[in-house]
Amino acid sequence: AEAEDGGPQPEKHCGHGRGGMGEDVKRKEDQRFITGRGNYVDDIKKPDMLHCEIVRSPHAHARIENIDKSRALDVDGVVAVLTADDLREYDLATMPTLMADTQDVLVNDKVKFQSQEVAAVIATDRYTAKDGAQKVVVDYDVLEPVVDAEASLEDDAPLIRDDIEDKEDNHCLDWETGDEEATAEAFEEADVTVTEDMLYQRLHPAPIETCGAVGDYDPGKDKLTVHMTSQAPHIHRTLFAQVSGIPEHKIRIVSPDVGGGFGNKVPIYPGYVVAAAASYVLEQPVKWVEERSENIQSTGFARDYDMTGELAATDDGEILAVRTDVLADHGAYNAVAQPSKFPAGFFNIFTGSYDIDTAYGSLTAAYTNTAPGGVAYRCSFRVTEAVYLIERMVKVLADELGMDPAEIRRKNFIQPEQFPYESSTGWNYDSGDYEGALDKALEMADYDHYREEQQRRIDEDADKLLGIGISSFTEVVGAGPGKTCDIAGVEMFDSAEIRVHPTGNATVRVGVQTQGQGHETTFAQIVAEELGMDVEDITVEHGDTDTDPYGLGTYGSRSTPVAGAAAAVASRKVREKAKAIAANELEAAEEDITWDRESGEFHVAGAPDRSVTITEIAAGAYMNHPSSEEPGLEAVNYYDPPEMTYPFGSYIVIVEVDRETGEVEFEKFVAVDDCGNRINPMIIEGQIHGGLAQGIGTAMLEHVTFDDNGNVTGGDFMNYLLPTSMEIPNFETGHTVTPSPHHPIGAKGVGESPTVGSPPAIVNAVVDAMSHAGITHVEMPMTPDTVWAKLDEAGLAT
Ligand code: MCN
Ligand code: CUM
Repeated sequence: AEAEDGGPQPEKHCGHGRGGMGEDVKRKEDQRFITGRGNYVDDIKKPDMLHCEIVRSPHAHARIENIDKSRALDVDGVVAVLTADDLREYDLATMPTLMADTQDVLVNDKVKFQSQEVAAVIATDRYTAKDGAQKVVVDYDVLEPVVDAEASLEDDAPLIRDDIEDKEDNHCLDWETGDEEATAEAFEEADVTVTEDMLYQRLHPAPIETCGAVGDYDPGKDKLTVHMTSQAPHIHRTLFAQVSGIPEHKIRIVSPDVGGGFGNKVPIYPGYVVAAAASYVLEQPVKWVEERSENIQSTGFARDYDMTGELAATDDGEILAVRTDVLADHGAYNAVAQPSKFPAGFFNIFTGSYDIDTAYGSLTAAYTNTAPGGVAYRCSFRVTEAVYLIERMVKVLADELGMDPAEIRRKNFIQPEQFPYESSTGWNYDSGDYEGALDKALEMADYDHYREEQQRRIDEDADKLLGIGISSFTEVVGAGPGKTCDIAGVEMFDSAEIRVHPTGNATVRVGVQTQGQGHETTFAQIVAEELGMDVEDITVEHGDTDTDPYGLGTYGSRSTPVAGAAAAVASRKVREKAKAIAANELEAAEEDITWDRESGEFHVAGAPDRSVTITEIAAGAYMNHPSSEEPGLEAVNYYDPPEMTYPFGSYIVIVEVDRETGEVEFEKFVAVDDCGNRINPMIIEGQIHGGLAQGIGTAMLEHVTFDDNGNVTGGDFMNYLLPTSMEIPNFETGHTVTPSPHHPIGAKGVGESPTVGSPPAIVNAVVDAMSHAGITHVEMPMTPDTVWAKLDEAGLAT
């Protein structure tokens, strides 16, 4: 049953054929993407547009002694060469990071990571800018770098942040959560304890489109427009205003089509600031677009958490406590992108899907001579790291106790009747049915059969071992509420505005920004469902601060939980007004008008034949509006969520490990997800497939590495390996539906679930192939040589 005006709907509400909730509507945006009509930042061309190329440091740690621009300025077509000294005149030499650190826009004094921005060359075309950049002569006094977090915290490590007053070491921050004493007690009293060290290596989001911007200052209107690759245009505008001193209403940020974000486009980068500043000073449009290696080497990385996990349990597998200690590498600046009150992101959800009484986590973060970053790449604010920790540790414990990893999970799951559930680290889980998802996954994977097959291969000393890995993860997505979550002080709400036009179609504008997630389709579906309109009659717009309502942007899988809720609430506001208009049209009393979700029509109670459609009502709103109402038919909602949403899932990965080569092949890959009520199952499946591919990249291939001189050795696609169709198996996806009790349409986010949930399932599978021989962990990325070394250690290599 469903309240007439909202409340979660059961899954059987299936779009009613108009493209509402639950229908596999084909993505509206694909028409332009697959016909080459997308409009990305690099497609933007303006008359008299100049091009910017950034001069980057070849050294990771060096003092700048002199910059000679003269030879660059001699290049025909070079218009200007900018350094920190030039930006200082406009107070733009530094910029705040999202964690209120101060980052150089162009290096002021000392380079702190390889490929840091040193100077900018502006020229009439890109090639000339590049020629000019090669002629900027920079004298460096090279200093000793430190690229390892542990080494950077040693007493004799070179000091990186001498720009911070009284700073004497490379310590960045400390953080803790939970009850240290109670956890220590639980560990003392437990029958069994296990511990494991694991590195969640440095990764890079690597969207197909790199970052870029076109600054376009119009001196006539005194208005600065910046077209940029932004996952959060509104908050970027606010920060631009605060930093530049240009009034916010004189700034327009446009984020056009974005070719993938994955978290990479949340922070503000020096290139954006330089393009905007150069355009302001030169009064001509200026374009800056990164190359691939610039993107990998200088923009926000992900993870780099060196973790120790510990579990305390009873002999029969009841988990009593979890403890973790983390060494985090934050790079040269504290520029992680996350709500400001969460220095370790949402890592404190490391109790996962389990009812664990006590937990304690501590973390130290260090500065190193590496690019800043830390939260990005489908991470849900470090839930990736938290899920990896707990799901790996549960496997370690199961092996220690000789228990089946499915059984030990079942024994410790938070039960459906325990929701809303408050975890020992203070998180309020809205709903869940973890056992339901696991059971479904076990069945889809034919679990018992593969367990037998695994044993058979061990008994027969087969060349290829079989490993079965499970991950039963819980996510937390959809920040706010605004009182606990903010970006740079702005509360994390979101928004939607609906305008129904006289001829019966509508324009919907939202405060979030799609980067490939299909928002132009799914937001239209929400409105179609709630207003009884056809999805084809609805256009969704976003990414323009001049026209869209203020919102905090797309990351942390928050679009559906927050802006999706706003779209539903705004629709219901329109529906309320529509009732008054319907009453007028049908010459009935307003309280006698009911709305029928199935037909999408408004009718007089008890007289279904006396009805009007939303199209007729739209006409009435403009051509025959009742005297009790204003003309027009529109509504706006700013939605501050009462709580986050907790999607979850169970993934089962079955691998074959070759004892001779260490190669890992996927035999079966099952993913059961639960994101509450589903708007568009086909889009969800696309999200899951993409995210699982990235999880495979994480587990098997990806790693940003450095040599001792601070050179990025994993800074291009020759060395930073992405999975291709050759490495990706056939995914078998399934779902369960546990609606969010507080979300207006019962939906939870899903965009990051597969990347959060899959790496531990994959590692657990590879470990599982060798656990009978005592192997408890294999570090990511699990390249053949890493795996072979473990086989060798266990005496399994042939
Ligand atoms: N959806 C749905 N029903 C639900 C939940 C979601 O139909 N119950 C749909 C949504 O309507 C939306 C899509 O699934 O079209 C993802 O929704 P949501 O989980 O709300 O996530 P966001 O839209 O906020 O996307 C952000 C998330 C993040 S944080 C990263 S990182 C990531 C991801 O999405 N980056 C992506 N998926 C990506 N997919 C593409 N193609 N490109 C990226 O850059
Ligand atoms: Cu953590 S990457 Mo997404 O939130 O844009």
